[in-house]
Amino acid sequence: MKMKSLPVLSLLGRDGVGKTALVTQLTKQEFSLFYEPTIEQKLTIQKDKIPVYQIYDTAGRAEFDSLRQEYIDHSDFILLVFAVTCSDTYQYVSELCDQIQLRKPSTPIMIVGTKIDLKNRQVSQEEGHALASRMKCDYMEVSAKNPTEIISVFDKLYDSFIASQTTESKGTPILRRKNSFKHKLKKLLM
Ligand SMILES: Nc1nc2c(ncn2[C@@H]2O[C@H](COP(=O)(O)OP(=O)(O)OP(=O)(O)O)[C@@H](O)[C@H]2O)c(=O)[nH]1
Ligand SMILES: [Mg+2]
Repeated sequence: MKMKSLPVLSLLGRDGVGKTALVTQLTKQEFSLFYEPTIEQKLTIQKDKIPVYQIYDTAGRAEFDSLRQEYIDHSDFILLVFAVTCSDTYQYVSELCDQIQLRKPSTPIMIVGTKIDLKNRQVSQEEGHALASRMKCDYMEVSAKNPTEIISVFDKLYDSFIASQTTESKGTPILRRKNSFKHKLKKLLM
């Protein structure tokens, strides 16, 4: 029997911003200052012991940039991560936003600024919100040391993914337009 594949959430953002730290906090309730660059990590997330989605924790290093488009194309929803302590990582997320808008504008996304526990901030909260408002998505700032904040990031994003699915199944805009046309026609014929 062919199993229905789970929706895929990809975490994208430059190396060292804390993508793996977020995933580790979500799945193991742990934080470590040890840094090991990721090549790719795939995990299944369960709710009430039922697998609900898959996480692709990706490599942020520039040498893997050629894979980025593939991740965007194969994701059902996306978490864009930058560190508030490094403006280059914010700039990179802004470029990813352009790519998503160009290729898959309807993908549910969320933008997260990490490392707010550190003193040397380079990206303001306003800049984070500005990017999110351009993308019409949520923006949250977190420290990967704080489990409650991390759980709420993933829950909020998953909820917006589910909401987007429900909207789609209620009817595409074309279908709704057709229905309203039928309604107008019926009124005219009465
Ligand atoms: N203080 C602080 N350190 C963090 C935070 N998030 C991540 N770090 C640290 O930053 C370093 C890099 O974190 P990772 O999660 O491995 O970064 P990544 O984005 O997965 O990097 P790649 O796998 O190379 O793409 C590690 O030493 C983490 O402990 C945070 O919110 N606060
Ligand atoms: Mg990593």
